[in-house]
Amino acid sequence: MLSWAEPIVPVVPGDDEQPVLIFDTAQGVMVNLLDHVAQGEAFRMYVCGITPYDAAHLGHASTYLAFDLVQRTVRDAGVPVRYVQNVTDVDDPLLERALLTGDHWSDLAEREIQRFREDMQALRVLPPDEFIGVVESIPDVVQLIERLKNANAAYQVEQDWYFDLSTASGFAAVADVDRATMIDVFGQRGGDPQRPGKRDALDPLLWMAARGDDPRWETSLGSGRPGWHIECVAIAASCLGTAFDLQGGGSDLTFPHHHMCSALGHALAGEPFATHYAHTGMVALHGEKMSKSKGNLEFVSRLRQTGADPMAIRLALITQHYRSDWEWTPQHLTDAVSKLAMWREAVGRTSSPDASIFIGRIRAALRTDLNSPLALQVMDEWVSSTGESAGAGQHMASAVDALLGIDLT
Ligand code: 5CA
Ligand code: ZN
Repeated sequence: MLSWAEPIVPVVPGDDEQPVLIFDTAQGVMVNLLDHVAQGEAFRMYVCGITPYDAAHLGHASTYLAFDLVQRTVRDAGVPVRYVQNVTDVDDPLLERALLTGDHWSDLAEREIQRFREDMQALRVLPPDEFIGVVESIPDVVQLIERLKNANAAYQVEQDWYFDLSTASGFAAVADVDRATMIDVFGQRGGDPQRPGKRDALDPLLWMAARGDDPRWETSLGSGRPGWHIECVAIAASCLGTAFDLQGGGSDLTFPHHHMCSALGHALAGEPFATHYAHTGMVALHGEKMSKSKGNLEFVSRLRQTGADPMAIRLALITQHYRSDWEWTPQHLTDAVSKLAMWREAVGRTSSPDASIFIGRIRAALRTDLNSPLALQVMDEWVSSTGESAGAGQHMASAVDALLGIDLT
């Protein structure tokens, strides 16, 4: 499906040598993100996209901004990026919401996807090269499930198809939690550990046979629709191939979603699904994780409608380190508005401190586990220093644009 327009990213000459370090959730250590990228090849990144039944809230935005900083940092290190993002445009929460609003599920999805595009563009998030809905990927999903059937890795419970996790022995585990916790979390996040007839409580659904008036596709697997995890595997594998460099999303996707993607990818290709995994912390509002199901939400689109400068929203969200859980308050936006005004005034001065050393420090902060709070602190230091360098303001504005995605013009 259509993505959104790409902002121009200035190229700021600098350092191609320093590694891009990030915390890999699966390995539990800091890794060089580019360690598997061959010379002349692109860095391949897949970030799990929205389930479009409501507007994007600040938690979603902060997750996509974190991976936007990943993309900007990798590009700045001289490596092109091939970026893929899915849209879960058919799923239970979407169908349930459509019943409530009286919309056709696909109209609701299309409306929210369009609003998401507008929000992302306003926040100057670099668009994915491929932005792909599950509805567009049904043949790919069916083909993968057929391959799992042929490998005796899929089985039926009544008319539904499940993946036999035991056939993926040796896959790279993404989540490091005990089995009792896994069963508990699996049940809370779309799984069905209690269903009788499954070989293992944790086996994930691959294909759900048609029920009631639910949307359905007539395929070799019967009439129905895909399960969740196999969708992302099908989209990532068809666009990026196997052992791509990074799968990302919020920390709520570590288990079961990314864990199951890793198992499925391994069963299908005998290779790691993604080489690295990165996860963002959860943004809360009123003491609890912002979530569509709880309704404690602040939306990007609502803030924009009230006249908030999207650059201030962006700045407010990247004041936090991407791996922390934190709570949004309106004060974050108020503070970002004043910071942005100071930064804009500073880059407009006729003479300022030389920018090169400061840009080097911003770059180094981002290449050390995406330390955006430190990067902003370095920019604040430059803003409050005085100097005699002509053209430094423009140099700094280009770097802030390229590295932090903030347009100071
Ligand atoms: N469609 C699936 C992924 S395949 C999904 O999780 N959709 S979502 O709309 O629920 O979430 C989209 C992205 O936002 C995911 O990466 C999710 O981890 C992240 N996310 C959801 N809530 C928050 C939150 N409160 N804070 C930070 N990130 C969040
Ligand atoms: Zn996903």
